[in-house]
Amino acid sequence: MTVLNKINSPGQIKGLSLESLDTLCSEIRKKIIEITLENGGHLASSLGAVELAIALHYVFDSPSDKIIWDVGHQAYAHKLLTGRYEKFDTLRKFNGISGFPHKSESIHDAFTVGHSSTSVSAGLGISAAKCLKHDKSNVIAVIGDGSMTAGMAYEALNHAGDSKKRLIVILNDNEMSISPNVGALSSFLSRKLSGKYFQELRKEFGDLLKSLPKIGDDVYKIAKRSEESFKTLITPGMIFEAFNFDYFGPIDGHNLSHLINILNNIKNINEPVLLHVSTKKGKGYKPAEANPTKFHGVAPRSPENSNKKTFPAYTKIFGKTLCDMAKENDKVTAITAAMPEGTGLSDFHKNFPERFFDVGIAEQHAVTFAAGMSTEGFIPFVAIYSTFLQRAYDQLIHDVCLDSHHVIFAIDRGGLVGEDGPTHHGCFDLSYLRSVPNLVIMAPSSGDELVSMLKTAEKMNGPAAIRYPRGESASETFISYKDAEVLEIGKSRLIYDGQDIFILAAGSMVDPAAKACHMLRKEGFSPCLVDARFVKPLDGEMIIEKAVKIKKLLVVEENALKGGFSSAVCELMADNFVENLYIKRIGIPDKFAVQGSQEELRRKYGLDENGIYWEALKIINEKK
Ligand SMILES: Cc1ncc(C[n+]2csc(CCOP(=O)(O)OP(=O)(O)O)c2C)c(N)n1
Repeated sequence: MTVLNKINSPGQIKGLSLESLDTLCSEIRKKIIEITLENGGHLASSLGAVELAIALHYVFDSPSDKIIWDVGHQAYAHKLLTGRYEKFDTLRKFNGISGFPHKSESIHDAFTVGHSSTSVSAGLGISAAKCLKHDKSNVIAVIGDGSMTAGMAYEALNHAGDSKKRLIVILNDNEMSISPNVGALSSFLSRKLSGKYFQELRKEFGDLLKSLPKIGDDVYKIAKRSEESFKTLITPGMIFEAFNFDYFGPIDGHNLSHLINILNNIKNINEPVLLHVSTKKGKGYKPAEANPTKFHGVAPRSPENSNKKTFPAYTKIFGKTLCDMAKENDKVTAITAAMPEGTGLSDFHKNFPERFFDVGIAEQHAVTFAAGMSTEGFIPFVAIYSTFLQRAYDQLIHDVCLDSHHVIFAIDRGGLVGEDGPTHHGCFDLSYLRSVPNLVIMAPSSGDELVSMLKTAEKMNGPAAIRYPRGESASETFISYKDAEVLEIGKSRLIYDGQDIFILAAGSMVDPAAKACHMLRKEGFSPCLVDARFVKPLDGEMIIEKAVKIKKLLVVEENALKGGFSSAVCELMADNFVENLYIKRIGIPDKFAVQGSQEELRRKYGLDENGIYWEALKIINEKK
């Protein structure tokens, strides 16, 4: 490194020549590739935004000017330019720097992010506040074309265009979301007719239309019709101009001098501006350029000589089971909000293209769309990460559960997800779902259980949520859809009977709890272990019977302790006047869980077999 290792703050790049800036680009790319392939992370998106990050820091003055990165997965170059070069090898690691901008990490991270499509709203809020303070500094929101598919972005554009506040929105358009971008807007944006000839033609045509008399007039009608045929000549900017934004572009987002020039030109415009920038996802790393979806997010390098046996992931089991189910039942459909790979729906997409719906990054729409579809007798499976379902909470309550529609939520990444950290942990779903009437909530403890729960949800009537963790299931094989049993709603599963302690676990915590019981049994103790299976309705009969008999209860869940599964158990005990009972709960405390590998995090929160074992032993010994 000749340039990058000397940069401690973004101000230092301002004096660099264009040649040095080019060197800086290469060095940043090299560093991003090296560290991301090792630690895992968002490789392709960050590679695509290197020139953009340099140009922004070259032209603007962070931290007084605020740069807000949407999602934040493209901000590694920004991190390297803002004093995190030395720590960059700790990216996404336990106690390391975050994979996303985080306000507490740097004064240059203007807004904490991880979920998409928040940048324009946050930017406009900052801009409005600056206005109140008579502060003339700039606010820049950098948003991808994928993130531009979310309703929230349009709510913000709509407000921004109306408020006429100073705001620069940079649309980083690489024609990709995680998968190829979807939707009408995406095809509209790809009409990149930015040449001078077309710009002039468009203006002339617009002026002509304006000068014509309105409806009813033949000339106007003819012109209108020819407008239809001219549609291919309409530039992507028109949609943003309709929102009162001054539109510039599209320009080449890898041409640094061009980027710097245009940013210098627009920085003093006193109203909303949108700069459309074309970039290549994965730029500078051939494998990522060729397959940006695969390199959108890469896993950490596995330790050498690791011959650990791997079991099928829950995501894969879900995808396979849904395909098998769809073969038997032509009413089964699958819906994703821009996450077909992540949620395991790629095969479903291939095999049942007509029953597969990728709605873009639009979780709210996905849920209400599913509700609509269910009113016509279909059985939609909304495959969604726990953390992103948070966005569609009102739709889940108001549009699905109120009328008890048969919509099934296949909630992936429930619990601690690992290196993505606090913006992505699925620690709240059991709490936010439990209070919603009509909703049945299941948590599988193994691949077989997931298959049975999917089949149970298909066969029942009304809304159901099945929440499972990121990563591998607990066994090598899993049962086929055909052979899976349909579960009795609200019935738990007794794994060990015993009298020293009653351990009640849900979902991902059943396997480590069983291992802890195994350790206790080896030492001569007799633990009772129940797999709750249903977080709602709870199996009151079994749980109360065991609690009354054993009197020492340990409840384990990979969810926030506030309002989650163990809270439900406490409510059950209170509502049934169970007396002389000692209850201890293990779960995620009332703090946002940090980043690290799942293994490290489960250990930290006492959610692995050792944590459960020691807690159980303490209770057995203390409460003799
Ligand atoms: C609310 C929400 N839903 C889904 C995601 C998962 N996600 C992360 S990045 C991404 C694609 C974003 O596409 P784009 O904004 O075009 O950026 P690119 O990756 O192409 O650079 C998605 C779907 C998210 N972060 N937030």
